[in-house]
Amino acid sequence: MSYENILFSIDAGIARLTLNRPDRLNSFNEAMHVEVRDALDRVRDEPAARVMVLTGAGRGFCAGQDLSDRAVAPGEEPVDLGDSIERNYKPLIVALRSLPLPVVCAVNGVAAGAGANIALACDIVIAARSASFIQAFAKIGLIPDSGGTYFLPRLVGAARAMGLALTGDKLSADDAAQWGLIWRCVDDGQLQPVVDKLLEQFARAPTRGLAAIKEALQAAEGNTLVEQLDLERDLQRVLGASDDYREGVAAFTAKRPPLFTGR
Ligand code: T3D
Repeated sequence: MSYENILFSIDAGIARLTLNRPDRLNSFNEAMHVEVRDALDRVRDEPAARVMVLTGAGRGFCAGQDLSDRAVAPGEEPVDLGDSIERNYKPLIVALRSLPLPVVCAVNGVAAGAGANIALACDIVIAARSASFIQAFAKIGLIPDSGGTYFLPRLVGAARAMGLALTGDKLSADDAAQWGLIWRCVDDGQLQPVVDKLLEQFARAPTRGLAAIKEALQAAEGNTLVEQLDLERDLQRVLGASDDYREGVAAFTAKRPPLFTGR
């Protein structure tokens, strides 16, 4: 499939997906959903991919749903937003969460509506200091979707989740980092180098182990302690038979840097 709304490449173990509708702050239309889905399928199915980065072109990260795609003037037939979520946003969030590699989100500018929650669905979120997070839904009579009602209370607690969701107020990248909504906030000029360094690190990391860490931490959201201990046992058993575990221990013992293959 050729892409018109995203930029996509896989090179040296790094998959790069850039939302590319800058004049609409990279908001999602139907075509962009189809392209992003296709790209995420390719990342999932490409064994050479060891890490993925999601970012936006231009001054914004993503402003959620393209509202100019919604014919909802008084008198018009209503749009079935449930259908939109089922076909587009839900599969997108599930795909991001279940990719068997780390997904880094480089938030280069405003992340609003579903755009904010797509960022939160990624494993590590690094934002430029000028970026911001806006649960814009309340301002148009909707609820936070794309996992917003799931991620927000877990990341920042009930009180802050409720405040962000009910007001739709802008949260600066600095505050987002201080509140624990995201991993880091960096100066604008540092976003690219900091993200690139992390991508290099993950592209050489024991990928199966990182995928299992992601699986275990996600499962912990709903597991009892005993269920989680069982999962840790099962994942550790599988990883103990991996090439990268053997390489990690061999390299440690030989006091040399490890050469992980992702297998
Ligand atoms: O519908 C469904 O399928 C259900 C699922 C819904 C998921 C959702 O995401 S609902 C929430 C949708 N998003 C929003 O409500 C955010 C709307 N945008 C804004 O509030 C503001 O644009 C921002 C706060 C994000 C940024 O403000 P600012 O002042 O930096 O930029 P701007 O001037 O508002 O926007 C720049 C351009 O992008 C502008 O176009 P123009 O005037 O230059 O031709 C603006 O219209 C356009 N734009 C921004 N966001 C959207 C958009 N165009 C279409 N859809 C957008 N969401």
